[in-house]
Amino acid sequence: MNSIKTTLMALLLPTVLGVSMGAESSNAPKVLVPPSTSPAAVSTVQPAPTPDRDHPVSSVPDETKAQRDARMGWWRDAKFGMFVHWGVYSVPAGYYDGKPIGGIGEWIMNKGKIPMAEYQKFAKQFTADKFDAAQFVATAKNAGMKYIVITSKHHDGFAMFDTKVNGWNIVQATPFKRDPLKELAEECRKQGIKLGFYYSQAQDWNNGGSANGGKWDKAQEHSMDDYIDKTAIPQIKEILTNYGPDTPAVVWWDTPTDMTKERAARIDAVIQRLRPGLIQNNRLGGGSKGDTETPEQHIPAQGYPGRDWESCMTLNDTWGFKKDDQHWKSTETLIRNLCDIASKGGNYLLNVGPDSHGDIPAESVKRLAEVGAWMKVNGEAIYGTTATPFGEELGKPTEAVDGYGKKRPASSGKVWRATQKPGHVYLIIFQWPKDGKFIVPAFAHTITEANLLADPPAYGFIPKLTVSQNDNGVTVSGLPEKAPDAIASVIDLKY
Ligand code: JFZ
Repeated sequence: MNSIKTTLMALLLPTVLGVSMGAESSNAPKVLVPPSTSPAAVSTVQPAPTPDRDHPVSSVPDETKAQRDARMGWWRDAKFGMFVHWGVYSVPAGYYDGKPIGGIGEWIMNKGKIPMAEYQKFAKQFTADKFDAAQFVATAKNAGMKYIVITSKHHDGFAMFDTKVNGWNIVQATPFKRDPLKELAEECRKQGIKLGFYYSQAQDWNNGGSANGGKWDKAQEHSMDDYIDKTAIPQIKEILTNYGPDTPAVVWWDTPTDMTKERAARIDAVIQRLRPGLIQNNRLGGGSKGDTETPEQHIPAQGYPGRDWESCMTLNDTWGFKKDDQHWKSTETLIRNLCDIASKGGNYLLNVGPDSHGDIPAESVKRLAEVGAWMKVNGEAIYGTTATPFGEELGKPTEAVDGYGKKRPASSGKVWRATQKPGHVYLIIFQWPKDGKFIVPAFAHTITEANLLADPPAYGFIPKLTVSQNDNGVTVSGLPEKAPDAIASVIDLKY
């Protein structure tokens, strides 16, 4: 993968040739027009805006590259967001009838085959008495996260907002009686980060939507179309209009079980009417591709060249709170995941599962703060960057298992990563060299300067780095013996 070359080609070729070049451009006509060598042959008629051929798949058909870039701009720059799975499932917290229920916490109703009437009783214990939107948003901000995506409704159909569509919601069915989405929207605005809503549009185990693996309670039997038209769409209208023109900044669909093309089109029509161009992920269903790929519990070996993408991952092994799950990822894993993802051009959506009081588990808060401390020093190598100009550092794809035990291709290279923005290449080094030198593949521009991003006082002096480069590679010399950061140290190469 040579991103510079790819980007240049992607930028130049479609405008020069006026042709479709993406293998993915399914709807675009594949007409090959030979390049015109004579300017006289170029028509003086203003052509229609060039469709975004190099990012042909989008929730907005036929938008231009400029429109697409403007629409995705903040999201691409953000790189790091907080996923929040919070709902009634945090009350049973992995247990039903005194027995542990296997699997992810927010699936307890399904995995435990809990009847609707039984499950709905949990809402009375959903106190959320510790929930503090200001502190919540501050936890995300302090981690260096630029956006939050919270479950406005998960598969259990419980609305975490003030819905007028039914009574199965946090305002009417719990002692909390408030709308946390409203409080979060206000705080996010105040603290300058974006808020997006997850909405389970297809599966809904309490309002007659679909159910993966089949329904288990007679009371769940219902017409899917009736559910889409009378529950999902009216609630989607509420979440699109009740939280200010900037919120949600993203809508995150999920598990499109039984989503037909028609059902998806009805939902998308509402989005395009009320919030045209809202960023949508690729899980609406019915064949829609959305704006973003959503690899889950794994990091793809090469990213998704030509597509916007976001890896969503848990901090332990569950999305929704489970009191027994203490299988926390190390801060080293989290920071290196973030670097790995950024180096492949993606975003990292890292999950927290607050408990029924509204507290984010302390083990999560601690790790997020540690990632945030790293970001305060090294964030320049992450925010606003694009994928590596090299690619060799990713190694040959190897087989690994994802967070669900499924086999996935992953990167074998574990020594370093790179990101770039105009004028800078950032080398993010996981295994610090012992000989004071770091060598990377050849780079197309002349490097003028090399600096460590870490605080010079860590050494008591400012290390003077030198760079030499030729067709075989770039060598950075003069590196201090000790890594500036034990987890990931950044060299900023200026060109
Ligand atoms: C879905 C949800 O069912 C889950 O509760 C959580 O919200 C997560 C973020 O998304 O889970 C999935 C979706 C897709 C796969 C696995 C779990 N998959 O493709 O393997």
